[in-house]
Amino acid sequence: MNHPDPLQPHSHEPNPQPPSADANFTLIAPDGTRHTIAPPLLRALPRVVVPGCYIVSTGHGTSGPFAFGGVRLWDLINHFVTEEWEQAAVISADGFGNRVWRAELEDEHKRPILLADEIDGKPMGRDLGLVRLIVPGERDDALRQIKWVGKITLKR
Ligand SMILES: Nc1nc2c(c(=O)[nH]1)N[C@H]1C(S)=C(S)[C@@H](COP(=O)(O)O)O[C@H]1N2
Ligand SMILES: [Mo]
Repeated sequence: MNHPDPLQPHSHEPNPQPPSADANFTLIAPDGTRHTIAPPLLRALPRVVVPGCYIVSTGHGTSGPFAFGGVRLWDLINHFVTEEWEQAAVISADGFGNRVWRAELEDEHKRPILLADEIDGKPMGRDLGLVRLIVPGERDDALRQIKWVGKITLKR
């Protein structure tokens, strides 16, 4: 289902159904410049693996621990954007969204927020959320674990 404003609080809809087969997404810089990012590009950037991640859902219980592999959101943004920005709106192709703050990504003491394309050492399929935002340590019923990222919009 599509939410009118994906960044407003919304109900838990653990949509199991990929909205499309296309795993490309768009990064939009604060000046409006658009960068299309296809999964092979993620494999060419510096990689991380974050073990011990849980998808905590009130609806259907907790799954994990998983080791998610991919690219730090911080590294992806810095690869394309040099302008100042403060927040990143991460919106899925099915209209689910979450806001990530620059300060969260800068914090080196936290496990990194990443764009995952691997799960437990295997390529992540579209069925499992490719490309999926993973916020390690999030316990708010998986509201930040955005599957099928479609658009990341940076704002000052
Ligand atoms: N794109 C997208 N991501 C989403 C959702 C969704 O409906 N669409 N639901 C969220 C919620 S509320 C839950 S509980 C989890 C479910 O994740 P799972 O399918 O890995 O169990 O995905 C989160 N990410
Ligand atoms: Mo959820």
